[in-house]
Amino acid sequence: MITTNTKKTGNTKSTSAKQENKEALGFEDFKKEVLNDYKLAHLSRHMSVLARREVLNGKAKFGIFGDGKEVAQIAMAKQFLEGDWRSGYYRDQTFMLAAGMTTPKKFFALLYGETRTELNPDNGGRSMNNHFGTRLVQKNGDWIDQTKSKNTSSDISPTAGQMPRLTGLALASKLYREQPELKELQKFSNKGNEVAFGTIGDASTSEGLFFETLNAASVLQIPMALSVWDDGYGISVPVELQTVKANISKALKGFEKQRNDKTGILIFEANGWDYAELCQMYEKGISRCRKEHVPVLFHVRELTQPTGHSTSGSHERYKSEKRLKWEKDKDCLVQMRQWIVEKKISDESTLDQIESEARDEATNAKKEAYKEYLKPIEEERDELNKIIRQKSCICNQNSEDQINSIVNNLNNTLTLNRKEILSTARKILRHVCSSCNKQGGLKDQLRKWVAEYNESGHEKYTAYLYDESAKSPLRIESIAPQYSEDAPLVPGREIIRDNFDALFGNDPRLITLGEDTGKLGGVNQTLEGLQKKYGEWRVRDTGIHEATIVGEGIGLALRGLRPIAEIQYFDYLLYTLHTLSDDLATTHYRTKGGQKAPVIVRTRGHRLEGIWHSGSPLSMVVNSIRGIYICVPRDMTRAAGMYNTLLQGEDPALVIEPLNGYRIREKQPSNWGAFQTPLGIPEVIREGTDVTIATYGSCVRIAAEAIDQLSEIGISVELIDVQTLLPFDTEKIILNSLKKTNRIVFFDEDVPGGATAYMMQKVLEEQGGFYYLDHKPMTVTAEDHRPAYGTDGDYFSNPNAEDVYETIYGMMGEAYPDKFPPIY
Ligand SMILES: Cc1ncc(C[n+]2csc(CCOP(=O)(O)OP(=O)(O)O)c2C)c(N)n1
Ligand SMILES: [Mg+2]
Repeated sequence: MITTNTKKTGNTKSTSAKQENKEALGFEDFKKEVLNDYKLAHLSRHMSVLARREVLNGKAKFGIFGDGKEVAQIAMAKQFLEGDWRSGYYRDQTFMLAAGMTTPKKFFALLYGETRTELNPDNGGRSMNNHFGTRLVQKNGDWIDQTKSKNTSSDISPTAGQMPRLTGLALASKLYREQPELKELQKFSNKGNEVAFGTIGDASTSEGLFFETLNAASVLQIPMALSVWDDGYGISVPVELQTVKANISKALKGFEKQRNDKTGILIFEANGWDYAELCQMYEKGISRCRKEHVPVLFHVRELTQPTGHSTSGSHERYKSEKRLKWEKDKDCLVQMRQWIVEKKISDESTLDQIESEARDEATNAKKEAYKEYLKPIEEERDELNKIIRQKSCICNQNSEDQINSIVNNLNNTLTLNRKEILSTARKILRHVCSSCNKQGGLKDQLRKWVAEYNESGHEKYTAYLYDESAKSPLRIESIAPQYSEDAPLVPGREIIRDNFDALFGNDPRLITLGEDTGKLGGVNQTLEGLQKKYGEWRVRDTGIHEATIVGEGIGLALRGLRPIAEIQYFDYLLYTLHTLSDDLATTHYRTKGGQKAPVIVRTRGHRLEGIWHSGSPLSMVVNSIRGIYICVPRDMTRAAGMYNTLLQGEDPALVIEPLNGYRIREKQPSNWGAFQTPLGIPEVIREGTDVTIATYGSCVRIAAEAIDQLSEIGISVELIDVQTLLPFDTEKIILNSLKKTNRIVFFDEDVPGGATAYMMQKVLEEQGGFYYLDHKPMTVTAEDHRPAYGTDGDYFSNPNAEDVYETIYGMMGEAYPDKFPPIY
């Protein structure tokens, strides 16, 4: 180990030859390790320098690198074992190399946006460079054995966005250590000994997410080891404007765990250029973290940014000359070299040699990666050229000049990419005659080629938003609830509760967490008695920290558990919308299927009263969390059926229970845990012939009330509960209804142009409903603002049965004015 051996270099007095020999051998190993580390640090530095140049010369789009942080990351990686986890950010390339989770070639593949996951396993071209992620899921959808690999959860760009998930990754170790029933899950943990390593920049500690998650981790006492890479800046804004006392470890003194404290974190500090001190610090801190399950913060100070923040600009614009000089002196590579020479571990010429080898390695990796990246794209271009150049057809005879000019542009482009290729083909199609249908002719071939190229582009750039394997919950069939002959009517909340009881009894991986979820059993008592039955960890009370609740869910789900993260009310989902949108919704997509986080987010909404309890901002989620299914059940039997379905699959989902349905009585099913509400399949609740109304959640009941009244005057309305907004009506059930009625209303309590506009686009444009309309499509929605308080506030701001009645009546009045004369 580096730390013990450093002392030995100054004290070689031994009493026997044997001892001397042992020490000499020990020193040789130590020297080897130090020089390997030195080489790695230089390799990584050269990678940064070369990659920056690749961006500046146009071969890559953007670059952000880990230069200046090399030595600290090498020290940290020494403590990172198989089974451990990383949740970090874009500066961690050296750590990834040192831990063996990436290679120089893969680093460059990332930079170029390589889409093949064999070459770019981190993100398959979905994210910027240095956004890492190891592949946790095999091609068939099964998890890998996480205890035999080093694991990194996939990086996201929003600063501090990695923190909520880190909490969950660390929490999983605690659960695996303390919950005997999880012992069977050997692919995911070895007695909970895994540490979750996090990294964050100094300026990003100003984010709320940092404090929220650090507090939660300190309360929970979980093995989270967080390094703050402190280079004194967040782009151009210095630490003095970011952090109280301009020092994050000082700012966190109140969090620090003292000898007799039951909660808190351990805080360590070291300079980012001091190799020996860093090695010592990480060895000490991680060993306590792993053993005692205590969170640790490593404040790594005095780091530098030799090539500036990113390729977007140079730091000379905002750093003083004095600071720039200081950064040159304190460069961790310079300091490490001085230390090696001073301690007589090696000499200047050996170090020169090592640096030169590192440079060559980086250069070769860059060249190889670019060659590999470009090869298929060049082949695709050549294939297109071949099709265009063929003379078997006269389709292009009259526009040869235009076609030649378009093709020449493609062939002379300096930085070839797929956009240029496809856009060339599409432009040429415009110049090829439109009357030729000759099989194998130019038009025919080009059309086919464009279709195939688009198709392959889909796999490369847009697939994997959801699980596409056999485990997809979309494959789960409907199973109806069964009822005994004397099935009683019970309050809806009891149906949810009894169904969860069955689910918890069946699956030890199932865990729920949230505010008031544990002891109280939820504010609506839908988990009544379950904490007592299944224990405090499985049915758990959390602090008021919505983002961390979801983050805990993500971390637990990545580590093989099945969390249900509860957000008390739908309106408070805003407090975790960033984590849902940036992290959970993109996990599968941004790793091109390499990771998945099957978290179920459970909340309740629709029709309570007042601005913050109306529970209706559906378009907010429909438009920001694609990648997470959105279920909007109308009652608790449907909701329970959705949980049963979702738990068969491994996609994330948001379930919004109808808040006013907990007390409404429903017939009690008997096949607990087994009935299944399918996703994407609307239910036709009432059949009708004049108008179709598509709605969901609590609005179903309001629509039914209006429909009853309309039927009294001879208007027949088909009522459709869409059930899930994402996915939406995969079997075109609404279109089929519209074909019959030729009139349609989209109804909900979101704002105008909100989720009703979404439904309208789906049915009229995507499903082709436009061609079946006899009347303009209508929406019934809430007002443009958030709803006012109380019964009257609700009546005036939210849509009601009278609104539905009058809208449909008006539509029918246009067709039959004599029968339905205007009401007003
Ligand atoms: C939420 C969010 N806000 C702003 C940005 C733009 N941004 C990217 S990096 C950065 C500075 C981060 O500084 P620091 O945390 O100190 O990390 P460093 O880059 O210095 O290592 C900013 C503001 C972002 N990515 N995410
Ligand atoms: Mg910084």
